[in-house]
Amino acid sequence: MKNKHLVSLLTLASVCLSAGAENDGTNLWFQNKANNVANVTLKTKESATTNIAVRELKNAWGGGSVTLARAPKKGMKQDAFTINQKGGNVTITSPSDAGLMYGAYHILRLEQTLGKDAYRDTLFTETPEHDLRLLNHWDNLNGTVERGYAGKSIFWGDKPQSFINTKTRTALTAARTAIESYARANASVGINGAVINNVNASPKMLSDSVLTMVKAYADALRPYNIKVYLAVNFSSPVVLDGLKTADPLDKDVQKWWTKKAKEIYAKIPDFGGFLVKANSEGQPGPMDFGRTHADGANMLAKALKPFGGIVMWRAFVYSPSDPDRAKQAYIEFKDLDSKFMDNVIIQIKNGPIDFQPREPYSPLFGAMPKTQEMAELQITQEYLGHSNHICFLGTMWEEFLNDIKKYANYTDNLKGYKYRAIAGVANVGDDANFCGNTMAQANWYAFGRLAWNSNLTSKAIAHEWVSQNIGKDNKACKTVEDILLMSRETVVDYMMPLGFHHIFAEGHHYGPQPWQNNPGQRADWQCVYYHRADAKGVGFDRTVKTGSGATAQYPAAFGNMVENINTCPDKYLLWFHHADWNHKCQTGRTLWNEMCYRYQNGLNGAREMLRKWNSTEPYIDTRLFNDIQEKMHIQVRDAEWWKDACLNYFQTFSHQPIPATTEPPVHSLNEVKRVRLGITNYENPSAKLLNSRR
Ligand code: BDP
Repeated sequence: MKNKHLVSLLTLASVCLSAGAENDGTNLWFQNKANNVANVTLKTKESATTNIAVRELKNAWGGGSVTLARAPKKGMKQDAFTINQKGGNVTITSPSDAGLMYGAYHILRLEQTLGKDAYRDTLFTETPEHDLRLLNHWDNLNGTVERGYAGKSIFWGDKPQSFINTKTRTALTAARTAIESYARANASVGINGAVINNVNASPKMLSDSVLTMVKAYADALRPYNIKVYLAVNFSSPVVLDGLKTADPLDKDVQKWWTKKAKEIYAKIPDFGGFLVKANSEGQPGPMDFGRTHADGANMLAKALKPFGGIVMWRAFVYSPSDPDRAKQAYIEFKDLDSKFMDNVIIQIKNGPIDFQPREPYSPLFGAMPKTQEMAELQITQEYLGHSNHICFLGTMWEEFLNDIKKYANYTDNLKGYKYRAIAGVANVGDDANFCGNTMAQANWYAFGRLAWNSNLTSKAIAHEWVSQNIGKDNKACKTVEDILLMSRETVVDYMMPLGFHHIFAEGHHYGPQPWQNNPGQRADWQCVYYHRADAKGVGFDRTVKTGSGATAQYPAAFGNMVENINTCPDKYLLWFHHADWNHKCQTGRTLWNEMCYRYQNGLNGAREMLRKWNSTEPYIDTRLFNDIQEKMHIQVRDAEWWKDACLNYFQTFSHQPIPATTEPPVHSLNEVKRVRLGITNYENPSAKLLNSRR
């Protein structure tokens, strides 16, 4: 049987294994244990990494004997592995210890997803599509996490002290245990790198004392084949060592970075490299000195190159080169194509604005054929209800990846790169369940799986995750899969259907605030800038014919489709068009009626998710059931709030009645304007709701 058959089987099989009795999420997707001890043979030199593979198999492998052997095959990638199963005996071969570990996790996943007899006599090779599969942690040195909704940082704040102090003790502190579990979770889905601090980086990250701590984390993560990277502040030489400038063409600045790179590699020989947010949202960068992004990135790349390090330079920039924010990153970067060194990768958010519930793909993908590009996805739900709303992102990323394959030549471009990379902004914190709720773990899981193989369907991934987490009742498993698969579209419908974007409450980005319009502030930080509602219609005209011309940044196949209001898919309608209130949507309804329909549909979807979840109660671990049920109640409440806020507000422009098929609002416009939805503090808006049940 070939691998592709296995993948399709994953979607069909509905074997669900038993979960623990008190699933509080601590065990992540490692809920199952074997009843018998597996017979594991290691035919290579023992290492910390092979020890992990052997230990995991002994703990959880349910059938037959397993042999692990190193086999250098020509052309086989380091992390790749071959599985050969004959008559119940499995042999895993790989050119590296890491590949053996990935192979071990892979057969465990297959067994737990398909059942141990479901794949006999197989021979297949698994090769990761991206070589660098990274998490980006937006963690600050003081222990807070920017846009984190799962508690405090697992790396910083008070963690370093207890982490280092326990090194020699047998009893592990929570800090060390958390890092171990975190590393194991990453390894099990193939994630092999972590940027362990915020892109809004403190220069102190590069101080000697912090680097000592970074080394401790690198040492702890190494057995799991995870490399550590740092986000760096472009002004570090000035702030840390009093240099007069951070100009990338200044010799002293260059020397400073070269010396710093040497220092880092002396401590951490396999250090991964730097991630940089420059000249964006107030962060310093090369443009402060009249230089380009390429000048800045190349200076750092040169310092790292002798050690094999890379620079991931973010394209999340929006200086006002054009009145349309959606066009700005493309304008700033496109002409720099071919100017970057070969160890620089441009890291681009999936959409042109900022991780909205739905965005078209960023036109920068595929627009720089002589430059290495990588996608940045957001796993943490900054714009998707934080850790209160259940929203499975596999479907969202599938849509995005399919589009860049179809329109931006993604698969072929990737083949030509020296570094094939992808990053996800992590949703991990020090909450017992790591992610603020157990269902949100599915997003961490999905990111890893897609980074390994972007051709996996969200359906297959949801099935895998559910099989490893939820109780043994098949119908309940199917129900939870359905919830996951409908969740993202549901959230889009109750928050921002039809191409609406950035009508979030300012600051925390949790609830709606489409009326937001603060005088004297940047236009593109106001919600009214994005929706442009007036008596005639609503939406941002980005057409070439009458609008900002953003459609011209796309290849013709996509650009022409969205330029024409009649061929533009409804899901992008208000992203690309200022459509009349009476514009006929593809469903046959007028725009206003379609809006009412969508918001109602979103609310109905949230209720349906809750109803489905309730039906699983007899089959699901009580703790898990209660935790998620509580979240879903909040989600339904919020969906209603979103619907009422948006329909009441936009009705003041459309002057049309809410159709009978839509429930009349229960909250008035005054009320939704007066009350900020469920939020008490900016850093961790869901804290109050979470704390209330602790
Ligand atoms: C936005 C976040 C902000 C981040 C920024 C970024 O609101 O907190 O710093 O993106 O990606 O989504 O740099």
